Amino acid sequence: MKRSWLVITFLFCCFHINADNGYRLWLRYDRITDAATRNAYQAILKSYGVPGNSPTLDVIRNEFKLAFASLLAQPVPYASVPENATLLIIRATDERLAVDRNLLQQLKKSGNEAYLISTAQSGKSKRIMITANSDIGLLYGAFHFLRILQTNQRIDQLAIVSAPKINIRILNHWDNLDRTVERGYAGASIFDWHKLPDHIDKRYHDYARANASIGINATVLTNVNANARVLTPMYLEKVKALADVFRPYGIKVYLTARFSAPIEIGGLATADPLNAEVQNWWKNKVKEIYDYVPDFGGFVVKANSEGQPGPQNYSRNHAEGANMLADALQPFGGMVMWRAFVYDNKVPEDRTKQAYNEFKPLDGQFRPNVIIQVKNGPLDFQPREPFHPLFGGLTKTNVMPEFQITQEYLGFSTHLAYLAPLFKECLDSDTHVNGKGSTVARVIDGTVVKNNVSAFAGVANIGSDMNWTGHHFGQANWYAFGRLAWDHDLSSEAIAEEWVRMTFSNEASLIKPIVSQMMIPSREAVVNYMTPMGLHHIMGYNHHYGPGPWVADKPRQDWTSVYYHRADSLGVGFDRTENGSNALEQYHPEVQKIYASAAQCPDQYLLWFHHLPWDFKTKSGKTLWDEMCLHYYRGVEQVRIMRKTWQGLKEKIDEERFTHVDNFLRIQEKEAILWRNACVLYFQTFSKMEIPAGLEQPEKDLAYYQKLSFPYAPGIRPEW
Ligand code: GCV
Repeated sequence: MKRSWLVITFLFCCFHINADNGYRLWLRYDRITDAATRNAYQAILKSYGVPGNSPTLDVIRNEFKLAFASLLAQPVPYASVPENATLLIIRATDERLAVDRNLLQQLKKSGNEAYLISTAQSGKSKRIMITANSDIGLLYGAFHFLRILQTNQRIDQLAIVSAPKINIRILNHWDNLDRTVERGYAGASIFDWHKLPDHIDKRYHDYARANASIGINATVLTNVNANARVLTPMYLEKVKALADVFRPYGIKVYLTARFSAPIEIGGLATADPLNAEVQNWWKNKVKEIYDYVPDFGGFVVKANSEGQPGPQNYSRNHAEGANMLADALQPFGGMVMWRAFVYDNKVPEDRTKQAYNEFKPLDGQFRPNVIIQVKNGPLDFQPREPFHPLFGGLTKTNVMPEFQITQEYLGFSTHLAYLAPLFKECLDSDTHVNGKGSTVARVIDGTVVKNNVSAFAGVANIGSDMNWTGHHFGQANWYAFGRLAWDHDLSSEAIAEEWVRMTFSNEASLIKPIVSQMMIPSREAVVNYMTPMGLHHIMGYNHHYGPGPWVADKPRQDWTSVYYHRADSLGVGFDRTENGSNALEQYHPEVQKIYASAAQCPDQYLLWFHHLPWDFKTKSGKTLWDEMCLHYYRGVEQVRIMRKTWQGLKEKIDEERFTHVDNFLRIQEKEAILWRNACVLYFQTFSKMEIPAGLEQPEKDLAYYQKLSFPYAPGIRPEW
């Protein structure tokens, strides 16, 4: 090689190692560094064949081309005669298929999205087949196979049948048409409405690829605080352009429907769901949408909540509103995801009880194509909440969970908070609705409560930032959401390990510290330095950034902090037992037993369910005050350990991502200290007790923290 080429190659390699902006997410396909693994793959992967023609098969071919050229040190040729390929991707009905009959039978019973990956002996060599009942199943199988390679697993004895446990696995974008994102912390919306439909950004394809690789099969393009304009022809053209990009990746498009759209864009005098003209308007509108997007998924609706219009404006109930839209969508196979996030400050009732109070009496009245979308907890995506009582509470209605991937209450995008443990905590909670083991996961997948359709939603943390999610580790939350929507039995640890292997490296000396000393403890760290022991909703007003336990005297009581922590000289916490709001009665009696007595209630939910004196003896034998302080201090220590762990990995991570994460961890430590100091000092004004001996004293006084103001915190609702 000429000297100049050597220099160029050297510079390229340096650039490659040092600069990595994270755009490739977990689909990096970096060269497999372990020679034995690479050789083992090369021995089997001599050529690949993907017979047939469809846009989805093209996606598979492209993905393999991209992946193999880079993962293995040599290209894997495309076999012109597919039967001769050593990796064959083929429909289950194809006559050329030769796989184990039992596995094939299992596959055939497993639905449209399932796949089978198997290795068989073919003469002297091995052959791998990816088989499915549809092209989309093949795509999922292809991505699973690439994951196997990326995580350096053996491929010589594969026998995997996989099918999703949940039908609709959907991202909810809170993206506005002007490209602002409500509670978005990763730049602007990725959907550039102004330039659509003429400009198709490459990102739309990469977004769809990433989603397909983890089994996400639906997306809601617009904010639940909806703008009716998206339903006008001009915008439907744009929606169609996106739907066309996403279709080969198996992703259906949904839109948010503003309940008052018949008035705002239809010129009607009312949006009353029982009015024939209104019903007709929606029927025609739905038909028009399907003309643009023949596989349109349906509507997501936030009604009569936080100022959004809804059926109650016309003295109709949620079932009447949802059913009207469901009837319009039904002929086309569309769904209505109707949100249960409803509460009203004029209702003199604990806010956490209001959704159950409204929806429980309507159980059984919703159409089969309506799913009630329920946030994981009864309040609002807090760092920790008990599971929502509507899981197991509704038994004759389809119910789906809504998780928040964007970290509105968990430090925005600068805090490392791996959310799989939060999602799992809810999914693994036992509702007891059909006896012990009736977990939320088994309720929503239809195992213990019969449903027509199952779904799983996550509020996206995706934006225009180069690395998509603001924090490089925010990608892990998008990833974990998809993986759990496919299979809620996966463990947080297993998902984290997969993600680290694909995103950083397969080196054990890096995986273990990142998974066990950073990702797994990170969510608990956030709970500790923000809202330990069941505290909740004590963040800054309206932007929700930073601590604000002192927030009081606002137009709505249920948007203040004092409403929730109820601290006074006698104690702290929200009494939700029968002596207080009795929110506890909304749960099954077996669940009530766990939380009813303060002596037994697990520490993590203590102040969610109980108002207790500052000197209450907790399970550790320490007073409530001391225990609360220790949690706040532990949270900061946990972040320090995360920082130290990361710094110990400097040599193993490319410089760009190392520095980015390192900076964010520094911000996280600073903000963890801010949370701790502000909260401890504030609550101390009531407890009048000393911070336990040996703990560092807050640097400033309470007034200093109370005066901090953040008018430009990101993600704020534009209209507030
Ligand atoms: C989209 C919380 C957020 C709001 C959000 C709302 C919801 O209140 O702060 O920004 O609005 O939840 O889920 O509808």
